[in-house]
Order: sequence, then C-alpha cells, then structure tokens
Amino acid sequence: MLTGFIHTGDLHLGRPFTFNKYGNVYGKNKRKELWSAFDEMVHYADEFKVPLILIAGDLFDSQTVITMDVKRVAEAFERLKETRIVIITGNHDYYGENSPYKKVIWPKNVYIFKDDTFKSIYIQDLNVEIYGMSWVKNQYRDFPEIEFKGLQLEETHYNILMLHGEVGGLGPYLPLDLKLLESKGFNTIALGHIHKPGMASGGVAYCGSPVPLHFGETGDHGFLVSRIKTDYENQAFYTSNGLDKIESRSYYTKEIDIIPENTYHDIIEKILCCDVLDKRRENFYRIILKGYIEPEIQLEWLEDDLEDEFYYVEVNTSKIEPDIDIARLLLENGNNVIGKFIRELQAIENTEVRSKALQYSIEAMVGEGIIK
Ligand SMILES: [Mn+2]
Repeated sequence: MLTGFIHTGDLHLGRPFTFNKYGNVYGKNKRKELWSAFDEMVHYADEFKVPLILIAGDLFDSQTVITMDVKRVAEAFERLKETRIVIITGNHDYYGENSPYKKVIWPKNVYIFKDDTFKSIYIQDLNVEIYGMSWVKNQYRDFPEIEFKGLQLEETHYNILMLHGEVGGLGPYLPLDLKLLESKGFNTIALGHIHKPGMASGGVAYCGSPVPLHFGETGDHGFLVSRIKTDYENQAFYTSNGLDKIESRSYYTKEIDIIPENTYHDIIEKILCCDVLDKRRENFYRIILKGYIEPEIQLEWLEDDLEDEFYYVEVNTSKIEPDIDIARLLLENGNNVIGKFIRELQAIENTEVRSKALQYSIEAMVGEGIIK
C-alpha cells in the first residue's frame, strides 16, 4: 500500500544562468543551488524511505542540456533502492527527437511517460495507478478532452493523474480545466508548469519550482510531501500534503520613493533600509526608484556604491524623473539660446523621446552649471 509520496517538478536542471557581472559568479551559484535542491529532495526520499517520487515535467531546462547532467539525475535515482520514480515531460524537456531523456539508460526504478496520450502504470505492491500525459512537442493549445473523459479508473487503486499545463490558461501551454480534471475522481492530481507551489482541495497541487529561478518567483519554494491513510473497511484513501521548504536565495523587488529634497546620501540610506544587512547579503534585490530627483544627482554609480551592502543588487532608475520646472526655465530664459533650445525639444512629437531629450539636456546643462 502506498503510504506517501513526493511531488516535484520544474527543477529546470541544466539551465544556463547568465549574469553579466563579476565573471558570472551569480550564475554559477544558481546552478549549484539547483543541484543542491535536487540532492536535498533525493536525500529526503532516501532518509524517509519514500516509496514514490512524481516529477511533473520540466525536470530539465532544455533539449540541449549536457549528458553529464542527465546522468547525474539517473545515477541519483538508481541509488534510491526503495523508491519508484515516475516522470512526465514538460514544455522544456519534451520527449522529442533530441530529448534529454534519450541521452542515458535509465535505471529500472524510473518510469518515463513518452507519449502525449494518456497512459497509466500500475505498481502492484503499492496499489497505485499513475496516469500521465507527456509533452512530445513544445506547444499544446488544446487539452485532449475526449480521450480524458474516456478514462476508466479502477476504484480500488489509489489513482494519480500527472499533467504539465496551465490551469485556466488560454495559451500554448496545455490549458487545463480544473473542474474537468476533478470530475474523474483521482485521489491526487499532481501538476507541473506553474513555478509557485499551490495546493487546492480535492488533492490538486502544483509543486512549484524547488528554488526560485528569477525575480518573478517570490514566496516559499520546495517540494511537496503527501501522506496517505488507507481505510481498508470502506476502501477509502485520505491524502494530506504540505510543502517541504528548501532554503535558497530569494528574489525581492523593492520600490523606493525619492523626493527632490533627497541627497545622494539620503538615496543610499533609503535603499539600505529596504532590508536588514543579513538578508541583503544573502538574497537578490531589484530596487525600483520612483518619484522626482534633484537633477544634479547622477545615479550611474549607485550599484557600485551599494555592492558591499548586498549579495546582488540592481537599481532600476527608469521610473524616476528629474525635478525640473520647465515653465520657470522658459520664463527665465525667454528668447535666448537656452529658451530656444528647450522650445525646440518640446516640439518633438514622440512623447517618450521628447521627455528623455528634455531630461538629458537639462540634466547636462544643470551639471555644467549653464542653468540653475
Ligand atoms: Mn513548463
């Protein structure tokens, strides 16, 4: 009988993370972080003798991952003597001609779904039947509804459905209708593709990516652990699940309001107030400055001035505008060359070009002391 299982996916192993900074130290660390998350999951399965691991697609990042990475996974799974591993492929690692899954010989305890039709495997000693549909190309606009409706579940089995797709989606990533999926009476629906972990009633869950991959992925990450109680008398199964959190560097986006009275020093202080030093030295930060700034202040060295205070920081200054009173400048300069120049720039039709042209020219003139 199945007592529990791990549900994971979207590891995107082999992803080439590139940061154009410091010899890509961030990319190298990110790659290590991904592998240690995988190792942590495998270690958990080993330590607690988890009988089943479900991988709901995008275990690998692409069709071009190196063979060594695929081998590393296969070898780790081979060491899990008491665990069965069941895999569906996703939009990144679909089972096509150059599929990463074709690069190695998989151990006997690994089962990979290789078709984009519904197949099932029944593991007798665990009384579990797993239904899965894999990706064999990189787009699915339609869910195979008729085929799905035709599935006949054996009610005495613990039935699992594995899919990689987008609940409520309309795009090319296999749109899934939650009500339709639930109507079949699966004991668990193990989904992949959305990187944020989410568990709904009725045994439906997105495992999420075990570590966040970019600034869009906030909140807790890890892998899901489910426990099953079997009520033999009534032939019923009770499943509970939870997130086993994996510690990793988080991504934070912080918006900071700037006012014209702020000095360069004030701006640095405001940015440092976004978090405590311990956290700043550990995580990824994207700082978005907003509001109006004294035109003399130059922000181009901000990231350099902040680098000792953060593990990683990037500053976005596109939403900040210089505090310039154009009406006053025009009044003060009348018909002299500065006045004429500003009027000329004001005539530019494209709004974005006009505002940037005004901003940069006036900043330059203020910087050179031509205007005050
Ligand atoms: Mn995906």
